[in-house]
Amino acid sequence: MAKTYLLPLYDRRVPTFSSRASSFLHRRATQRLSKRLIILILVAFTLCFAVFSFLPKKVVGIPDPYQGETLEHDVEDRQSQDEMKDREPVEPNVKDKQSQDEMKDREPVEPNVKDKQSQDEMKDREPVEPNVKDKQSQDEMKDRGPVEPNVKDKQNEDEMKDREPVEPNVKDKQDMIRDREEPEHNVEYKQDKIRDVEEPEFDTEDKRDKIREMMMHAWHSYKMYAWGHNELRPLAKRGIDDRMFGNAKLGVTIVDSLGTLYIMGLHEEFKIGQQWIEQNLDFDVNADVSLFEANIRLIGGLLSAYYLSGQEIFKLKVVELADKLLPAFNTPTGIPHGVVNLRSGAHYGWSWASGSILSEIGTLHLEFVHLTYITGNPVYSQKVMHIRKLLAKMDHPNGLYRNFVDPHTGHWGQHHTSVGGLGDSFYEYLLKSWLMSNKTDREARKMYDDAIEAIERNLIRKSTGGLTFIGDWEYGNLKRKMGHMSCFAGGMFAMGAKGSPNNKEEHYLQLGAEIAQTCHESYDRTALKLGPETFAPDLWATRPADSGLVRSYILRPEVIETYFYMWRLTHDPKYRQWGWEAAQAINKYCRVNGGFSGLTNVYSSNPTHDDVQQSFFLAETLKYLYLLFSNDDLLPLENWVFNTEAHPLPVLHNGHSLLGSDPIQIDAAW
Ligand code: DMJ
Repeated sequence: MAKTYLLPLYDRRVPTFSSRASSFLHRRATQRLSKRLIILILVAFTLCFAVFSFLPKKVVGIPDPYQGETLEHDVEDRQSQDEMKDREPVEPNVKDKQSQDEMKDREPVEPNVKDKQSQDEMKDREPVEPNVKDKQSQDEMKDRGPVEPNVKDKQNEDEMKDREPVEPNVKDKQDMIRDREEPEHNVEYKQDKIRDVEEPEFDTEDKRDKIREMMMHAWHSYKMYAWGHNELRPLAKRGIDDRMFGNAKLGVTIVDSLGTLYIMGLHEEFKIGQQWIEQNLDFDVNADVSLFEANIRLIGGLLSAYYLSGQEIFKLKVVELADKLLPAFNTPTGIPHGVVNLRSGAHYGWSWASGSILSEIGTLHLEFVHLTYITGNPVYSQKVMHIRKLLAKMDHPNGLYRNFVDPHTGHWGQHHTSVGGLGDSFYEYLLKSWLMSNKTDREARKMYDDAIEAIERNLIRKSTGGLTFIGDWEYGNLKRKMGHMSCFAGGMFAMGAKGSPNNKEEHYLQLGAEIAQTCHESYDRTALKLGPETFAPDLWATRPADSGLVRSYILRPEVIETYFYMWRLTHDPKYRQWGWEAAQAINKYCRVNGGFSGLTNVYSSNPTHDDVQQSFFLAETLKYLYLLFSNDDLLPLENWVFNTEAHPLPVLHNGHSLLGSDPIQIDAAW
């Protein structure tokens, strides 16, 4: 016998009135009755509606997506209303590349700076020696002062030239992965309900092969349709050179891809990229570029290619570009402007921003320290150390750094703090500066610890369903929604766990796992199994695709990046499983004949494409996926630090980097 179910009201079938089915009198009586009934219903409905409208939302039980504990005004939009108002039409496209149109006509992106080492520390330091094998004993290490970026590169030029390319050492022995049950939707998350389910073998070699094949599809498509341009439009099958790089043709995808090609063992392709750089990459162009984007993608990409392959051309090119970026620092405070002209050195800030952007001025440190390291020229590290000093000395109301700093006065701009766009990689680089200095840069560590403690206190909350998320702080109010870009913080918290003060190692590892969980949910709750640009966990049971949220997925890496770090730090197989789910979804929905494209709405089962293959897809998303399925000794975290564009840079082991007489041996992946 069929079971009867009580349907919820909105699903009930109301029988329709049929005049033919009854006598006239009966019909009249029924009609009279019906009229009264209808009037009664209308009156009752109006009364209910009036009462409902006058009650505060909380009483009615409607979660307010974006507003926080103290919020008084309605927010709506993803980026604060104020921010939006303040913007002038020109958007340098900083960190947040949100709307599709914005994305297509991108303007410069975001910087972030950092540096922090004090002059005294610098004085005490012994010169770091670049490129040498790290054979240094622990004691020696302890005795030394902080690592010194600006040391003479004593590396033997010939050694560098002769070096054979580092090969990604892949062999993975982690084969068994447990499958998980299908996550439940619209249900409060139950942590790790899945653990004991037995699963099929998880063949990591197959996974790597597939990711490498995806890389080849992206790279070949770019080669075929957009070679030399910055990025590819995979549907239009042509190149794009947008405003982030002053519309100049700088082969950004080539430079961004080098490290990924290298670690995947695609050395022929790497050489083709190298050849283009040798013969065509010209920085003497009249182009206004984003300091931040030029740094993370081009400086980071060239430095990393140099360290991985030892090819001198990358060193020549990176120094050429770095010198063209230096004029951006010529401001009254030394806090750089966001945009600089590569030929004239003219520089200015984003017209829409209330000052230089924290994530932009705070995301130069790793690269600039390495520039000093390979050239022996202290100027690069001095510039970033100076920024760090200024930021450290500023007032930090509630312990928070704000997203904007005026480069003329050195005062904070708008009272906004974010771990997503505009703030993110500033915090990331504090931690990574410490790691890259072989944990000797204690100033950076302290700034990181203090900032993270304040962020946890002010910006991190539980959703109504019990999921941990990071909101955006604006003038004392918290917007209860999270951006895809903030998802990188899961990996950051976990990476920073070791070395955190007050025995909080477990706590930060757990916090990282919780953010990873929330970000995984943001993927799992969509039709396409890819996460939106912004989401509000409070709304997941009712309005996950609310109109105040941005529904696109633009091939961003942050969630996969967090899976990668969580995997390396915990070896919990669920992170590989989640990474594989994301890889499959990307391959299924973002792959088109001419490459990979972002999606405009992850909640619609009919994917529509934004027609941009972002260079960070090749630099970051595919690299983190590949590393997720590789052994830990392919770019081990003790020896390498990834810049915010996932370009690996060696840890400076007090005078001895990884490079040296014995090149790093990475077995070819295949
Ligand atoms: C990348 O360019 C970098 O990861 C940056 O730090 C933030 N945004 C993009 C990817 O989403």
